Amino acid sequence: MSCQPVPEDKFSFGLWTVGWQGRDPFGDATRRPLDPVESVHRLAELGAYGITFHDDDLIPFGSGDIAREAAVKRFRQALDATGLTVPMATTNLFTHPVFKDGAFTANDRDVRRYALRKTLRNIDLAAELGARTYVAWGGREGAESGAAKDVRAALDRMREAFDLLGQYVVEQGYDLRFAIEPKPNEPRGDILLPTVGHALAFIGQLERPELYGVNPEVGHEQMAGLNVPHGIAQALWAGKLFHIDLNGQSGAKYDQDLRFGAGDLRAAFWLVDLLETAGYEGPRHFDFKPARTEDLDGVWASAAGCMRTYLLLKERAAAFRADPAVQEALRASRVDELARPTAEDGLAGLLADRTAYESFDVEAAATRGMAFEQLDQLAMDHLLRAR
Ligand code: 3MF
Ligand code: MG
Ligand code: MG
Repeated sequence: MSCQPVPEDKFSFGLWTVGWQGRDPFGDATRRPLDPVESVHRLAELGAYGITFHDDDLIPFGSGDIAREAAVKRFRQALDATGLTVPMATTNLFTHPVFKDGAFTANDRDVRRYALRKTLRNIDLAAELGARTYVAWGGREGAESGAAKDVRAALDRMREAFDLLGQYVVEQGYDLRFAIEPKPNEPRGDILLPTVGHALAFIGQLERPELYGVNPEVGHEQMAGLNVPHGIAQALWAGKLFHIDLNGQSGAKYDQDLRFGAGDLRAAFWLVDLLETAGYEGPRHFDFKPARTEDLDGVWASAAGCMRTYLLLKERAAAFRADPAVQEALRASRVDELARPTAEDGLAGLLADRTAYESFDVEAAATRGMAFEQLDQLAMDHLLRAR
């Protein structure tokens, strides 16, 4: 298998990722701004298929109509020249100070109305550029203190906002679905819809739930101490994995946004194994921050590294699944038995079955080993290319 990315691999990057200048809470920018057109060309050369953006990444906040049209025109020309697509777009509802208490759930109603109009405006552009997914990350929808936010009222306003956005998309006839991106904290002390599970439960409360799914991010789930492949598996199980943000994170600490595969490599391995075997067909979108120690050569090296690591893990996961010793170990661990319904004989059958309880040998079942350790070591052997 080749580790040279091609458009068929469906790798995409946010303009804000490679374009990050390295400004952090303690230090100034370490790199010059990148022209979006330059990013389109460089990413296309590296083998990506898509580019994504927040409204303000492409059209600087506060631009007039003429500047806006010029920015979109240049971007479109770069897309046409390279064949790069725009699979997803999103709104920046967190940088400008007006959003300091949130956007759709800001206590101030005028800020909420402005946030909706800003989003609707960029949805038009997303549809115009052919995006099929609109991501919504509620970066500042949250609080630092208890009385400051009535969480139930905030969820009412969040639902109201998403229902209005859904109504707009339907009325305009856009072929666009929403993907809600959970995150537990940063930049707010606590953010609403903090995990995949919270977001999935929220979607069930919306007027048109079929229009909404999730955009989980590897590092966001790990900041909450959660198992990423498990969260992604539940999103897939619910038919709600509309998009994914791939990056790296070393445990529960500040949002690191490392390149994909850095941090928890084992989680990355199982995640790629899952995405490649579960029929996920959406973009493999990288949302990372090239370390601020790097110059622009380092930026492109880290973007290439994200894709290379994904392809390496894909190859390793396929080798693991194809290994007869692994198949034998999976059988020894009875992994296939879990696919069998527990009571296909129904409740009556279960109650009538004496082997299920009265004559069930509890002690014998309790002493059966599961052989998981041998199975996991085989996975490590494959991951480390020892097999
Ligand atoms: C923050 C994020 C965001 C979202 C982006 C897309 C700036 O941790 O992950 O990136 O992914 O706003 O909605
Ligand atoms: Mg993030
Ligand atoms: Mg993200």
